[in-house]
Amino acid sequence: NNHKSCILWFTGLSGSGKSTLANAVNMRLFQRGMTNDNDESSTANVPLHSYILDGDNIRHGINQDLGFSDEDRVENIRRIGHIAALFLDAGMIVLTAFVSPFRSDREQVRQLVNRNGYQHEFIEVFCDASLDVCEKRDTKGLYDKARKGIIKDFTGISSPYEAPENPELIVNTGETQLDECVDKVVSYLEEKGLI
Ligand code: GGZ
Repeated sequence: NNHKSCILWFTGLSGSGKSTLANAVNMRLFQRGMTNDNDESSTANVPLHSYILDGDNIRHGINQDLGFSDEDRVENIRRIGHIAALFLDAGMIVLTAFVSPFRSDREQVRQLVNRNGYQHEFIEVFCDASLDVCEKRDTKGLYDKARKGIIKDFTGISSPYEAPENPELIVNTGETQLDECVDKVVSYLEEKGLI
């Protein structure tokens, strides 16, 4: 393996760009694996093994029984933490893209992946876009529905979001170009010797 297993935990409001950034980082890691250098003795040209967990493959599948009450969100993140831990044990780079609004839930996942004998790196990436920016984007029209009360318990409107206090990375996904955000994440992985 030419990388260490680690988890990139993207957190932020709906529409803050978590999935977009996770996908772009994933793509960059793949390309990096393919074009590392020309030294045949090195591990170049071995794609990095990474996998994204997001609403599409988790909330629509194993967690389809869960909604957006506080209780269900806690359970959503708990299960995702355990699934992510399995991928880590399998030696992969895991990228997760969930609102994960509660600090304590994110801390529990951090502790889970750092439990005895499993010292995997947990990298909390705060996708810091203001509510204002997210609401103006409103790509899925969810904020509009939340304001009208059609969707209840909506993060940032009628349900809390607890911003990370000490994240490994803060990415200003509200105002910074995607490429620059990707650079910041990938540089961090390089600096830590994870890739
Ligand atoms: C927040 C909601 C809600 C409510 C549906 N609150 O922008 P999206 O659409 O694609 O991402 C949001 C996603 C949030 O699911 P998560 O599993 O990431 O949430 S959590 O970590 O809090 O469990 C949004 C959509 O689902 N969505 N209703 N009420 N987001």
